[in-house]
Amino acid sequence: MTTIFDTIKAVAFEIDTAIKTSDLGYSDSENSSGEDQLKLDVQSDIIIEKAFASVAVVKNLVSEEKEGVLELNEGGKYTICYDPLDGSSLVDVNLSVGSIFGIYEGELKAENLVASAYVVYGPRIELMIATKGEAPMLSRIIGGEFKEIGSVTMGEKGKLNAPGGTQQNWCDYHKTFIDDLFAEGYRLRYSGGMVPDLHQIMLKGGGLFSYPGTSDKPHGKLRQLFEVIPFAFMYEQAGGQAINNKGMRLMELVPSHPHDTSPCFFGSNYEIEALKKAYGIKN
Ligand code: AFP
Repeated sequence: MTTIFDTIKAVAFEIDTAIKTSDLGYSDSENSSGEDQLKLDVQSDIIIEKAFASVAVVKNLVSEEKEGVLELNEGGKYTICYDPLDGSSLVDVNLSVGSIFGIYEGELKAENLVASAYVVYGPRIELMIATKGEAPMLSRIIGGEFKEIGSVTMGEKGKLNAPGGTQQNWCDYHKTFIDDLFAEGYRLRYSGGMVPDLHQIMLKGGGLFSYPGTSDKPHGKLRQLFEVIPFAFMYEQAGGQAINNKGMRLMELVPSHPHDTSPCFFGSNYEIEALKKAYGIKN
């Protein structure tokens, strides 16, 4: 696993350089979810694919930017599902973005996730790595290389509320729930970038990030294998919770297609329990 994390550290530097120097225009292609691809999306995907091609323990890659599974090394052990540049539409307005990695062993389902990592490209490059049974570890660049800063745990109750999705397409009880959190004094913290938005809640003691099913996206927008499950793992390992709109742990998801999405709620215990009550979830 160490070679995988070292490779993620190496691609973090390359992608950060690409963000700062590359053309911000659109390519003439779409990704598997039918979204227009920025040249930077494609470039970041190529950087990651090339880097892992020489890592013997990596059997396959699944990218948000490509259809299907790419076999790299027949004798490999892990499949890495990744979003090379999540939130890339924010780069041209100079907001933070990120790369997300889910490391799976065997069938691609949540219970087979053995580790997850993400990189935040912001005023600093930051890396978070979570492995089974360990709280997520935050690393920052000091002296030109990643140095571990400390493990991250979330409080029982936070102060931040990151409500995703188009509000006019929320169901009534979700809107009431979100408004009630603001009435309790929660502060709005939502940039439209999943990685910095979830990173902020973890580092600032907790709160709630929600991307519900909506009338235009009943199954949510965020992809299970390379966005939802890696962060669900992080949040649970940090002492929080991660569930869908039925109260099911996101760590029990079994995608039927590599690009399946899911409604998702990540947060501290207080906020998730409040959401279960608002959604009439009994467990
Ligand atoms: P882009 O990659 O198209 O910028 O979308 C980013 C994202 O997938 C995720 O990072 C955000 O949490 C979410 O979309 C924001 O979606 P809304 O703009 O619908 O809230």
